[in-house]
Amino acid sequence: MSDHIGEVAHDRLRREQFLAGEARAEGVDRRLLLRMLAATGAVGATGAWAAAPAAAESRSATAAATAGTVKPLPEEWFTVRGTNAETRFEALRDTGRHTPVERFFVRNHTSTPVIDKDSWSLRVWGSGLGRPDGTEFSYADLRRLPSVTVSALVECAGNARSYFDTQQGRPASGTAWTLGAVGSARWRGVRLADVLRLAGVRRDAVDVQPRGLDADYVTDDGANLGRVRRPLPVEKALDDVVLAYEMNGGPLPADHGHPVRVLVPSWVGIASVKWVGDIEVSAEPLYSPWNTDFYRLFGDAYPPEGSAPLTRQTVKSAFEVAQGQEFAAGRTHVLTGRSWSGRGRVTSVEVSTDGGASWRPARLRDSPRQDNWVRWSARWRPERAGARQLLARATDSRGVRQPERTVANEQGYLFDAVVRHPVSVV
Ligand SMILES: Nc1nc2c(c(=O)[nH]1)N[C@H]1C(S)=C(S)[C@@H](COP(=O)(O)O)O[C@H]1N2
Ligand SMILES: [Mo]
Repeated sequence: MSDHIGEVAHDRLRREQFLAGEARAEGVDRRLLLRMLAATGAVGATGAWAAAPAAAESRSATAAATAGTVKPLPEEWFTVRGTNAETRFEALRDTGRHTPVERFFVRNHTSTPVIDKDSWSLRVWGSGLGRPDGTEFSYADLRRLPSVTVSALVECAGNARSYFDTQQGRPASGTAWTLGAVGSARWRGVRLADVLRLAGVRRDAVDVQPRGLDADYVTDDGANLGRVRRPLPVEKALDDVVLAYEMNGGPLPADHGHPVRVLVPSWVGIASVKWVGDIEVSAEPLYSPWNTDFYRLFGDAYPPEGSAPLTRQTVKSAFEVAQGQEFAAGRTHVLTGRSWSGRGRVTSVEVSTDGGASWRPARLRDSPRQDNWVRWSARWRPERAGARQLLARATDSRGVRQPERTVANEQGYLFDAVVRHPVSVV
């Protein structure tokens, strides 16, 4: 929550600095930026445009003809959605708290680049450094720095987006994920704070923008938005962000950002930039399409310029059960699942097997932890054959319980309502 308030204030500062000609916005939709600027209350915002580079950078796209991952995507573990692969929750039934890398979901704007760690380097540069020319870190340089290990989820902001359509009747644009655009891993790497300090981050730095080495992202309308990049407020970058080179005890796999990715625990997945090649540390606020056009909430319930850029994920629950799975009547079954929240620990989970008429507590099988999910189970003995809906709802340590509906937003981010999971009793 405090993160969110921080981003609201930071966003206002960014806009004011933009108006004063002190910010840069590359590849950002002009109309949207004008709306955002108008929301500061300033008149004549167009004047600021003269100072801003208007067009997206247009590096030549090097995307492969067919989008793809390096790892295989067997049907029993994944649902392929365009350039992305969603984990099937039933494939996590026999796994521990951490998701095996082979079964971890993949969200690629283009396709996985294959990068050699020994010729890779990370350039940290920008006006927010004592040495604006910047500093290069090789892979070996990073491995020599003190390491940290964190256990955390990566979850796409659009996870569960399809339920805006199927449960709430308001389709949203974007990949129609069910609940499987989330995974848990043990990440090892160096603190971004340590790297920024070595690079000489100054007190007047405001934004830190990691950028991926994957190909330029070209929208369906043909607009080239450049390489995936999204600024983080410097306060966040100096807090709990990790430059990760290991996942679950092995080298970071190609599809998850080899050799090094950013890991921002509990924040929207887009913050965790994969295949990071450079990090701009800026004394001026930065805008990219990923903190303006995307990853804000737009719609009836939100201001015309959208909400502040998204930060933490919401609370969700999922059964480790296939869609339409059959259960024998007159037998006792153990239903299992997982619940998580980006804003606190999950403290309790309730389950309903009668479509939401009655609820009973599930048994938590993990001790609740920040930045991770809890596994849970509940017994169920259905008596009569027929269609049923299984529901699970979690409450987190801030006292937030999953609602029945999520307020709609155009891009379908941050769904948090209780999901109705169809099964049949036979
Ligand atoms: N360079 C780069 N980083 C990226 C992306 C990308 O396409 N390119 N996708 C982002 C999004 S939207 C998500 S949800 C996470 C997904 O991480 P994963 O593929 O390791 O599961 O990576 C983020 N980092
Ligand atoms: Mo995402």
